[in-house]
Amino acid sequence: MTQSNDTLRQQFPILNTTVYGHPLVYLDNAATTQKPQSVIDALCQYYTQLNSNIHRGTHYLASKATEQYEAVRERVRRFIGARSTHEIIFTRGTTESINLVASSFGRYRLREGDEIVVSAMEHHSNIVPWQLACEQAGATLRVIPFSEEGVLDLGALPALLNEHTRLVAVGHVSNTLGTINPVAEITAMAHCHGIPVLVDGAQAVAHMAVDVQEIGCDFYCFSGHKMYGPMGVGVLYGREELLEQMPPYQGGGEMIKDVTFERTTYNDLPFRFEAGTPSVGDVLALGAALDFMEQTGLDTLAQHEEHLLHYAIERLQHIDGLRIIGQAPHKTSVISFLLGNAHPYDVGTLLDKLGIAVRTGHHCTQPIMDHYGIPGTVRASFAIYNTIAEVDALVDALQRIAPMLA
Ligand code: C6P
Repeated sequence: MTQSNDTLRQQFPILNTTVYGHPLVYLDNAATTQKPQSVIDALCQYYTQLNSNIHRGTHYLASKATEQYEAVRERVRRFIGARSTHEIIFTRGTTESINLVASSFGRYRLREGDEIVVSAMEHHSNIVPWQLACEQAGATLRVIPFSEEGVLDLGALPALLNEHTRLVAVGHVSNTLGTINPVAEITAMAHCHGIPVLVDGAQAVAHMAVDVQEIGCDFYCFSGHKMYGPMGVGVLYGREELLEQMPPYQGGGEMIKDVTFERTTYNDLPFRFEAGTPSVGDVLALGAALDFMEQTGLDTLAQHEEHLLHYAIERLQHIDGLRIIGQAPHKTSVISFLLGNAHPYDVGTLLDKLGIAVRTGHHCTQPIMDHYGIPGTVRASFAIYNTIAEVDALVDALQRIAPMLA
């Protein structure tokens, strides 16, 4: 890291919290990352100095807010390597981005007898919207399986792609297993059959450099709150040619050109997909989060987390009865595990009493739990501000509570 870990941690006021008399050890970053002061300041600044509705007013505040909102769109375009700002749509988050495509692309392309391919390690947000779209059209969901290690079985993919397949929807990184999926390879395989690909990037963008043109995908979705930004804002990247052909997702303000009772004509991209007043302050704060990530350095982020991941795995392996779920060779800093026969919820509750925040349960990936025949896992996930000392605190706490749960 170019700056010391202490200096970096000082940018995150919440990390000074104490929990039941213990310093907070925040290891639930896959659920949401904490926010640096610069992001909190950006939100505060918007509401204290700039609050106004965008794209509508001629007054000073409205034009300043519009300018800054559109500047963040350009910032996001650069961040993920999109060709044009027409391809960057602000949403409420990954879930809404996927629902937008499932609903709009679904109405445009999906017919009875068609198929959508997802993987068995998807988050529910990349399963249920497709089930809804399939139900409406009379289409079927098909599933790419994964191995015991937690690696997608790409050998099974060719047999799932046929003349009925309308889209492949796959996660870049599994929020439960940490597996980094070969999304460029999957995209190339699907494109051989002329099938578009949606990538759920919710767990990827905060951990590695993402270039949508390098991946080649047609849609890429992510959430601001998992990348040091605020809740309530996310992004849908869509290839312009495809977005141009898709019908609007929601009707309302901003997405129209002309409305009469006989007929409505729709606005140009990207506004056609941004009906109603967007979360302007959150978009501006997302811009501050991108600044934070780029100033820290995406390589630095990735290297630091990889260091924590390897150290944690090495130490956790020595705890009696601890089983790591998801051992893919290429993974991000997400570790799911079980401690003996203890229920994950009990482990999480006892860790919490020691100040350690982890997530427990099925992590909105019930098909993964079914695959392993388990009710859930304990999940520790790291971010740039986590330290080796915090990994040690987790390991020490697990060693302390293991006999209580045996
Ligand atoms: N995963 C987790 O603790 P939203 O809620 O829209 O910001 O993100 C949904 C989502 C979609 N895809 C993946 C891969 C995700 O991990 C998530 C959110 C959180 O793992 C909450 S369940």
